[in-house]
Amino acid sequence: MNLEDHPTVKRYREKVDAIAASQAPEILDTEWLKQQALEAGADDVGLVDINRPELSDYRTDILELFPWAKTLVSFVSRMNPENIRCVSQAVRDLEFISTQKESDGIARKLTRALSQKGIGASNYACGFPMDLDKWPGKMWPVSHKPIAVAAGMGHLGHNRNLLHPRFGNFVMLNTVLIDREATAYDSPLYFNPCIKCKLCAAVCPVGDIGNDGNFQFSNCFTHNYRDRLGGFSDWVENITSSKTVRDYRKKVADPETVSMWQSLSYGICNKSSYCLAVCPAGEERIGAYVTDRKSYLQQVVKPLQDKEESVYVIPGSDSEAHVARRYPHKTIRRVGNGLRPKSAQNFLDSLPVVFQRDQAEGLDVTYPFTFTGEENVKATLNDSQRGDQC
Ligand code: B12
Repeated sequence: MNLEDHPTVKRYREKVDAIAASQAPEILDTEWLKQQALEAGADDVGLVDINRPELSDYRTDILELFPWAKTLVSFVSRMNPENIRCVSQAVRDLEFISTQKESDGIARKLTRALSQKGIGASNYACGFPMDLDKWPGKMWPVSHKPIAVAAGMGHLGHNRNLLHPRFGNFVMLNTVLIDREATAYDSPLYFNPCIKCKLCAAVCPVGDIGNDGNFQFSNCFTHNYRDRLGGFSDWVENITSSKTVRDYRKKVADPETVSMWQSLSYGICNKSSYCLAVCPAGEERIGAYVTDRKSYLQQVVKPLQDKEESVYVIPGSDSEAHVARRYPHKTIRRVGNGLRPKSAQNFLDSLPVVFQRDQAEGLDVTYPFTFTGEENVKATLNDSQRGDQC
C-alpha cells in the first residue's frame, strides 16, 4: 500500500490542507484585526505601520528585537479614576497593578489568537519586566506612548501622559507587534484633549512638571520609584553601609522597610501619580471640572496636596526646594536614586534628564569635556541643557 493512501496519513494531509485554507491572508483586514483586540478585552485600539515617520526615533529599538514587525496594534485599558484619585497609596497601587496585569493578559490573548491563525505576533510588557541589562539607559524597546499617539489613541497632555478623548489619562497603554501589513492604518487624533489647566503642575509634590511644560525626569523618578529600580539599589546600599541595626534604622524608617517588602511581594508601587489623578481631560471626566471648578479642586486636588507624607528627593535638587516651599507639611527624605552613568556616553546622554534648572538659574557656563581611554568622546555642555558632541 502506498503510504499516501494510508488512512492516518490521509487524515493528517486533510487536516494540514484545512489549516492552510484557514490561514490569515498576507494583508490583514483592519476591522477584523481591531475586532480581535476588542474581543481580547481592549477598551480602544488603533493600528500603525512600523514605517510611520512619527516612529523614526523608536523604530530601530523595536526592529532590533522584532525584525519582522510590520504593524503595531496599540490598545488602551481603562483604569478606575476614583481609585487613582484616592489618597491611599494602596488603593492607587492596586488599580495600577490590576490594570497592568489585565493589559498584559489582553496582549497575550490577542497574540495567541493571531498565532493560531499562523500570524506572527508578539508583545512587550505594559510596564515591567524590562531589559535591565541596559540600566541605567533606555530599557524599554517598545515605547507605548508615541505608538499610541501615532495610532490615534490620544495626545500627550501637559502632564506627559496620553490623554484619550473619552477616558482621559486613566488608561494604561500596550502594543502588539504583528508580522504583516493591514489594509488601513490610523492617523493621530485631530485635537489634543489637554485643556492646559495645569492642575498636574500644581499637585506634583516634587514639582517635576513645569508651568512651561518642562518635565524633570529624575525628580519624578526619585520620589515615585522609591521602592523600585534605583530606589531599591539605594536601599541595598543603606543596608550594606550600616554598621549596626541602629545605624540602618537611622537611615531607613520602619514603614520604609516594610514598604520595600510590599513592593517586592506585590508588584509596582508609585509614591505619587498625582499628575494622572487630577487630570480632568476626556469626555467622561471633563464635566465635573467645567461645571464646578471650586468643588473639583476641593474634592480631587486638595486632598492630595494636603496629604502628610514622605517625599523623596536628591539633596540640593529643585524638588527639595519645591517641597520646602510649597508643601511644608510633607516630610523631606533626602535619598540617592541609583542613577549612575555606566559610560562617558551614558553620562552625557543623562545630563538633560538630571539637570536641575532652578538650582542653575542665572548660571551662564560652558563646560568642555574630553574623555579618553576606552571611550574617546569630546563634548561641550552649556546651560541650554544640550550636549553638542564632536
Ligand atoms: C520611562 C517611563 C517613565 C519614566 C519617564 C516618563 C516620561 N515622561 O517619559 C518615569 C519613571 C518618570 C515614569 C513615570 C510615570 N509613568 Co511611566 N513609563 C515609562 C515607559 C517605560 C517609557 C516612556 C517613554 O516612552 N518615554 C519616551 C518618550 C515618550 O519620553 P521622552 O520625554 O522623550 O523621554 C523621557 C524618558 O526617556 C526618560 N528617561 C531618559 N533616560 C532615562 C533613564 C531611565 C533609567 C528611565 C527609567 C527613564 C529615562 O526621560 C525622558 C524625559 O522625560 C512607559 C512604558 C513603555 N514601555 O512605553 C511608561 C508609561 C509612559 N508610564 C506610565 C505611567 C502611568 C506613569 C506614571 C503615571 C506612574 C505613576 N503612577 O506615577 C508616571 C507619570 C510621570 C509623567 N508625568 O510622565 C504609562 C502612561 C499611561 C498614559 N496614559 O500615558 C506608560 C505608557 C506605561 C503604560 N504601559 O501604560 N514613567
